[in-house]
Amino acid sequence: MKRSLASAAAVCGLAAGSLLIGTPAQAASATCDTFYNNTAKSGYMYAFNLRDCKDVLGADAGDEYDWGDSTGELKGRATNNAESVMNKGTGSTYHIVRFSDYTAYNTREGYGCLSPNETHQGKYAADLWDNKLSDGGPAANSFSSHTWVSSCSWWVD
Ligand SMILES: [Ca+2]
Ligand SMILES: [Ca+2]
Repeated sequence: MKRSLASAAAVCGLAAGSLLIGTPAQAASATCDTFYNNTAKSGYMYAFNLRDCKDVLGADAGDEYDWGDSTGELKGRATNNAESVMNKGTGSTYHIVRFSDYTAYNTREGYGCLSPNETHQGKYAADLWDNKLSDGGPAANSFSSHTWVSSCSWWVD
């Protein structure tokens, strides 16, 4: 009897493992979906202090040179604090938000982009702890500037 239970547990474990392997990188977030549909303004990007689009750090329809200074749409505590981000951009050309680890849209210190639609699993990144930046550094609690761009080669999701 004991052996049968152990076997059953092993089978269950295997099934769960297989399921995880088949799951897309971006887990859908009901909280982010609700925010996107009911709260987020068209044409804006959002940064959130916590995962699952909770605790807005700022929203911006334009670029933000420094998330840690005292001016602009993202400032103060916003820098090095975003754990989820959203792109509800509507621009036809500059529709991608590129987030940089460093200020001034600097890409040498690492960056990550978010598309405004499901291309590259975009719209939002519900958990930046799942992502790395272009230089291999962590994406969570790293961003300090952002700019709207027309193309990108490294994505967060
Ligand atoms: Ca600022
Ligand atoms: Ca945070």
